[in-house]
Amino acid sequence: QQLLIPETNFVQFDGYMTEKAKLVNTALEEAVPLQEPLKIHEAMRYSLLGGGKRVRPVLCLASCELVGGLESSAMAMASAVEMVHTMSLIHDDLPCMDNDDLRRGKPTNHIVYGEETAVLAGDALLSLAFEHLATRTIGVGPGRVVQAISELGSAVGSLGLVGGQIVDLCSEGKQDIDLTILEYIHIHKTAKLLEAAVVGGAILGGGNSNEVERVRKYARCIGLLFQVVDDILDVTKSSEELGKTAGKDLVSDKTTYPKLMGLERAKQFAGELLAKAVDELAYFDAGRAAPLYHLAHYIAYRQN
Ligand code: GRG
Repeated sequence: QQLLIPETNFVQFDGYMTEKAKLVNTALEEAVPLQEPLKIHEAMRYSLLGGGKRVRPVLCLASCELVGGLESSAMAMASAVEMVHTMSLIHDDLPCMDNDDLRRGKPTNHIVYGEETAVLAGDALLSLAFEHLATRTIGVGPGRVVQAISELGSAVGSLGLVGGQIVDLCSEGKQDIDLTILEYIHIHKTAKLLEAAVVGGAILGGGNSNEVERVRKYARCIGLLFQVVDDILDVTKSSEELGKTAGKDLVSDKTTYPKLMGLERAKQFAGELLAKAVDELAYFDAGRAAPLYHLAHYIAYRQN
């Protein structure tokens, strides 16, 4: 079956993204109210409500919609995924990890609240993510909620984000990072959480196992695509900033796809991943698949 995308375009999709991101922001605001102890809740809210594209939660809602589920069924999962994403950014920015002072154009959590509070804010968000998913999911049977919790847990742990981060840390400064290691890092640091978002949305939306496994394949492609595009943007943005021509600037310490395979081949690889992701959607009703179709393109063509 060919995927026939209905008369939607990027302008309409922009509206979709904005509307869903707004709903997610409201849900997050309610999930983490400002309460005592003030310091920890302020720190959690600072990073959770301080911007971000909200790609993961919107993917989760779109995937729920794809299988005919109600948006309310997946909102707790969408929020939980963004909480995990936020905590991973807070911890990633710490002096003992990437030691970054700026995130989303603002001072990082530990710069504002201190290192101890930033560690605790991350821990609290991680814990809250699972509590929230378990207790605030509406209208879904316990079996599916447990499945969604398990998806999120495996995306986060030593075979997920943490696994990707440790391999990344161990690779620092090494010159012999090959494509296999780079792909391991990207799949675990980035793609696993996107996969949990998409698969969780389909599970909570009532998808059958065939549907869930098809969206998993879609998610694996866009997860890797997300990071390949990040690597490409890294190169093209830094060459713009330095006034160099693209391709001459693959000299930074960081191992990236453009560095290992060249910029043109990296762009081609991104195109292949996008095509594969879209292919997986052909199985579904075209109207319901349209948001995920556009989300894949949004990830491929984003500029930040
Ligand atoms: C998860 C328990 C646990 C610990 C954290 C620090 C760490 C372990 C993992 C690092 C994960 C990490 C920072 C991956 C990078 C992911 C990534 C591509 C971030 C950028 O995502 P965007 O572009 O950011 O969606 P916005 O700002 O739009 O939300």
